[in-house]
Amino acid sequence: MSTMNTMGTTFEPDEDWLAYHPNPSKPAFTPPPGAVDAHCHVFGPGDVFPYAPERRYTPCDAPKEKLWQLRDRLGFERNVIVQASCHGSDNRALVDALGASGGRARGIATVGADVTDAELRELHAAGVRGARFNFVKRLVDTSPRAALESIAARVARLGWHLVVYLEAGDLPGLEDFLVKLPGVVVFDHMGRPDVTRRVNGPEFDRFVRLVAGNRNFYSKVSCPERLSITGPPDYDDVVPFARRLVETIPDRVLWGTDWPHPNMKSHMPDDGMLVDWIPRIATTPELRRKLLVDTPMRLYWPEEACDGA
Ligand code: 0GY
Repeated sequence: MSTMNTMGTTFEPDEDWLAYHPNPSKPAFTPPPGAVDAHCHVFGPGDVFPYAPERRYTPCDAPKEKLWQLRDRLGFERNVIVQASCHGSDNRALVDALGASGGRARGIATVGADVTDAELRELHAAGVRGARFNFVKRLVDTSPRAALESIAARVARLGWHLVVYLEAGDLPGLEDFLVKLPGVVVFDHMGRPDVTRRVNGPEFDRFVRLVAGNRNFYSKVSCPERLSITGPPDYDDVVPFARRLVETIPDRVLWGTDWPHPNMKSHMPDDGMLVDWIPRIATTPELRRKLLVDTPMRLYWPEEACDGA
C-alpha cells in the first residue's frame, strides 16, 4: 500500500510493518464510565500529514477516525494522543485529531527548542497538555539536555507536564536530570523494564523507588504486548510489574492501548484483549477507577476532574 501527498512523495510502510488489528474483540471487562485511553497515537494519513524526513520508521496510516472507532468499541470515552517519532516535531496530525475530537482527546506534543511561545499557545488552545521527551535511541537523536531543560521550563508555564520515554537500561544515566524537571513527569510503559528479570530485582526496584519517591512522577502501566516474552493473550510475565506499580502508587498510574502499536514485530495485539488485561493489574473497582478515570482526568481535564486526589 502506498500513499502519495501533494508534493508527490510516497510513504510505503516498512516491509515488516504490522498493521493494527482489523477487528478487535469486544472486551469482557467494561471500563468504568468516563474511562480514558491515556496512550495512543495517530499516524498520518501520510498524504495529508507527511511523515518526518528524519523518521526511523514509516508506519501504515492510522487516522483519527479509526481511533474513535476503537475508543467506542472498547468502551472508553476519551483519548490522550501522544506524538510519535515518525511525525518528528510536526504536530499537525495530532492537532487535527484533537480538533476533530469534540473535546474528547487531549495531546502530548513533541517540540524543539526553537518552538515559539505563540506556537506553544496554539498547541495549548488545540488541547495539548504535555511535551514528550523521547530517549529511546532506536527512535530518535535525543535533544541536548540544556535544550530539554529550556523546553521543560517553558511548557511548565502553560501548566503542561512532561512525558518521558526511555528504556530501563538508560534510567541510571538519566535520573539526575529527571528529578530536576519541573512539574509532573509521566513515564511511558513502566520505563520499559526487562521482564525476564525479577519484579523485585534491582532494575525494577530502582524504577519503582524513583517514581514512588517523587510525588510528581507518574507511570503508564501499558504495553504488555511490547514488554512480554511469554506473549499473548495473557502477557503473564508483565502482570507482576504492572501490579506492583498500581499497588504502590495507585493515584499516579495511567493506562493506554498504545494503538496502533508502532514497531511491533512479534505479533499485533487484539486491543479488546488488552482491555481484558486491566482487571489483572488493577484488581479492585477502586484501583480501576483511579487508573482509568480519576488520574487521567486530573492530568488532562483538570477543569472537569472531581476526585481531588
Ligand atoms: C510507543 C512506542 C514506540 C514508538 C514511539 O514515538 C515513537 O515512535 O512511541 C516504540 O517503538 O517503542 O508506542 O510509545
